Amino acid sequence: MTQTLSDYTPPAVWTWDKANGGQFANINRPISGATHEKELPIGKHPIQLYSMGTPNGVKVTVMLEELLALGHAGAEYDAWMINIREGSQFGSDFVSINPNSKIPAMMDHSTPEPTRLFESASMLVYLAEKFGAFLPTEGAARAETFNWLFWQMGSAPYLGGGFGHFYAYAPVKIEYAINRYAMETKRIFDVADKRLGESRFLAGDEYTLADIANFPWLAPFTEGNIYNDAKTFLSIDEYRNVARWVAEINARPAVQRGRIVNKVWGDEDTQLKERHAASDFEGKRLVAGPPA
Ligand SMILES: N[C@@H](CCC(=O)N[C@@H](CS)C(=O)NCC(=O)O)C(=O)O
Repeated sequence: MTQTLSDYTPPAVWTWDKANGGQFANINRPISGATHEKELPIGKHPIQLYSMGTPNGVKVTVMLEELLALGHAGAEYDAWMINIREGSQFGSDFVSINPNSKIPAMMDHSTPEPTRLFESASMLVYLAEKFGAFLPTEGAARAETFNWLFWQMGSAPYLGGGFGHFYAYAPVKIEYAINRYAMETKRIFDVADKRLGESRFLAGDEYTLADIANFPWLAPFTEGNIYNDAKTFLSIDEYRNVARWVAEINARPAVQRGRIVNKVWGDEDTQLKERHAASDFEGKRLVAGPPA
């Protein structure tokens, strides 16, 4: 039976109800900017990452681990924890890197003046160009890589802020909202599944940053470790080509390493709260990653 629609009528002018409930009510605000003074640590490597092991954070740690695996020593990095559940994204130094107050944020100290980076796709493109890897240099292959990279950036809010929010986090289950975003999430999976039915990787025959960007969002759905039982609810097993692609990418050691950086949930031996050296992975169990 269809749920009764609410009797809420929006007022002429919206005002902020601080006590609206929901998992993130304590950190969400309708204004940007810092809430407190907070210096960020700077480690010894050129690349300083301030992040958390959610899907958007994992895109960048996978990229950095892949670059290191290729032998690019300049991609050595310190990954510091920004706990978004505690509001660390609103600290003054973090906001001066990312005025949008979302992880990941990154600084490159190897440039004449330190370079700030926010938005995960911006970081992936910056790193790909800096090291000449995971981004075809010309023509249709480059265009196709950008197509699937920016498709991911446009799709993620439907998966997370839309479906994940209303299905798993909202204080009330609103049938209309869950239906709308379940439909969109399944449509996104179908787009990826059809594409992966015609090519090995998203941009073609080559593993690129388009795969690195999409993997951390699609894999947790196929593995069944995101948004409660979303895998069953959305019949994710239907998407056989996505499952084949997830398995191939997840077999890469750099991906397995990247998935546990800045992860502070799950079994203790699968968490690496901060990463400062390759040796930090010693004794860790590299397994499938996290809920967002
Ligand atoms: N488009 C951004 C999205 C980043 C994003 O949404 N980050 C989330 C975690 S996955 C966050 O920091 N949320 C904290 C908040 O909204 O306050 C990117 O790809 O970098």
